[in-house]
Amino acid sequence: MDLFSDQNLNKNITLGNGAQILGGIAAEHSNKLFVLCQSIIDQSPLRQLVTPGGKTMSVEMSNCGHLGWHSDRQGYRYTRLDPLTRRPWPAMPALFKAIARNAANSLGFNNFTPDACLVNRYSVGSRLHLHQDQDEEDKISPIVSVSLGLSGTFLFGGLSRESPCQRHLLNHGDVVVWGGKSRFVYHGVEAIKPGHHPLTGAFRYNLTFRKVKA
Ligand code: MD3
Ligand code: FE
Repeated sequence: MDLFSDQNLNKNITLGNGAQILGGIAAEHSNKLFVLCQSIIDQSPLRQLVTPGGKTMSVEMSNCGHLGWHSDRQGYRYTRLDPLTRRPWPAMPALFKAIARNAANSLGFNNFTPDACLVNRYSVGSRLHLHQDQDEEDKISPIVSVSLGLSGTFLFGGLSRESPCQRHLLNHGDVVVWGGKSRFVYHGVEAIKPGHHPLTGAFRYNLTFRKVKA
C-alpha cells in the first residue's frame, strides 16, 4: 500500500491567532473515546436537528455534559434536558474533559472546564455550512474539537462571511483549539467523501467542547 501515507497526516499547524491543529494527539485514546461516544448515543440518540429556517441539518448530533446544543424552529440554544428523551444529557466522561483541558492548556488557555460537548456524526455527503459559533454566554473560553474516523475538509475563514477560507483536512485523532481572535471566525466542513475507517466505518465523528456558562 501507500508507504508514504503518513505524509498526509497533520503535525501541529497554526491556523491563526489562538488557533492550532494538534495533529493526531487523540489517536492513542481513540478506541476508548469511540466506546464512550457509543455509550453517549445509546443514552441520547443521534438526531438530525432542524434550523430556525426549517432546514434539516445533514449532520446527526447528540451531546454530553451539563448542557447540550439544540436547534428547532424556535432557534438555537443550550438545554439542560435532552428534548428527545426529556432526561439530562449523559455525563461528560473524565477522559473527554482531560483531553480538552490538556489541548487548551498547550495553547496557554489554562483550566479549560467545558460544560457542553456536542457529538457530531457525519455520514458520507454530510456537511456543515459556513457559520459562527455564538450561542455560548462565555465569550472568552476557547473551543476544542476532536476528530475521529473518516477525514473531513475543514474551512477556516475570517470574521466576515466573505473572508477567504483556509482549507485543512482534519484526520482521525486530530485535536483543534480555537481561542482568542479565532473564536468567532466563520468555519464549516465540506461534504465528507466516501471511505472506510477501521474504528468508525463510513462515518466521521467530531467532539466539540465548549464552556457555555460564563
Ligand atoms: C472554529 N463543528 O459543531 S470543528 C460545530 O468538524 C462545528 O464538526 C465542526 O463547527 C466539525 O459548531 C468544526 C469545531 C469548531 C467549533 C467552533 C469553532 C471549530 C471552530 C469556532 C471558531 C472556529
Ligand atoms: Fe461551529
